[in-house]
Amino acid sequence: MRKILAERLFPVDTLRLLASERSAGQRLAFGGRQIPVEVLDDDSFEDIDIALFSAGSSVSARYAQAAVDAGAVVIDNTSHFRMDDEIPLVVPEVNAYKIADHAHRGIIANPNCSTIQMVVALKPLYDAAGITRIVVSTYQSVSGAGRRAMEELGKQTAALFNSQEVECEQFPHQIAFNCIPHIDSFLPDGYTKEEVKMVQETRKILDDPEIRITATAVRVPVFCSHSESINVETRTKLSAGDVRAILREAPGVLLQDDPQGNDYPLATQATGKDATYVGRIREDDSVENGINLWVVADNLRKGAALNAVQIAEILIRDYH
Ligand code: 2RA
Repeated sequence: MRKILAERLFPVDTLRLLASERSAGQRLAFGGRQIPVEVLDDDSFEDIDIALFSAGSSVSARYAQAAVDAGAVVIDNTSHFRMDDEIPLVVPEVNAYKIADHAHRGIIANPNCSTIQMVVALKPLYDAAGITRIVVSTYQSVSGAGRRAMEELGKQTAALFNSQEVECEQFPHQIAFNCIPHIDSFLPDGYTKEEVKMVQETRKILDDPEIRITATAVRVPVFCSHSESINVETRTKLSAGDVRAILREAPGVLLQDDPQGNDYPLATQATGKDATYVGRIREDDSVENGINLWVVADNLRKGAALNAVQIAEILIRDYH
């Protein structure tokens, strides 16, 4: 978030960094200065206009209201408020209008990374032809599970090249040279919470509870950027050419669809970029109005920090 605020020349007057006692006293760089990390408490938000929360659901549950009471708008990157009917779940390219009621005081939720890139790609198709069903399979990078998970992939890879035993702490199985069909915890019906988030959040963001959606979320040994295979059924027919024409003009989307030239979205190329890349666009002839897409985005940027900062940009551009 610090990096993206700086890159986008966000007009920060004062930046305060709040964390637990464990991190207090550290100094982090911003705008050419070293800013000390302070301990978060109920009085931390005096004179704060925008509070970006990304410290886990329990911290948001405990402190977001204190920020709102002090007059701030909270942009919350955790799952805590996402499905609350009173709280907008916002992807600026899709439903920025939802910010209006919460623009001066209140909480705005930032969706899950795997949902954000999917709705950026699908919203223009939804507007053009309606969407009745989505089948999505994800190929999610280890950075979605945090810094230690990234280190684990590195360590396991090195261990295997050196014929050593691998240690598994962050994932239930070896992630190096493997795919693990398990992200977040399992629910009694056999789906994971990550899969359910994709279903529920997509319906909320597209404001259509009728869309039939099913998801399979898979962790893959990639450091950064999530990839998704998305099969969509539209209400009215769209050809592959129609989809390309629509997505060529779509906000936040970069069409990368020249399979003959071996050109399609790749995690390695999307990393560090802001766009949601879409390619491998094909008609699915097994159903009446089917389309297949391959969608890749940097999960730490568009899937998290960038989306939050874009919401903050709309707050200061349109509401202050
Ligand atoms: C993951 N969706 O990739 C999560 C991060 N929010 O694990």
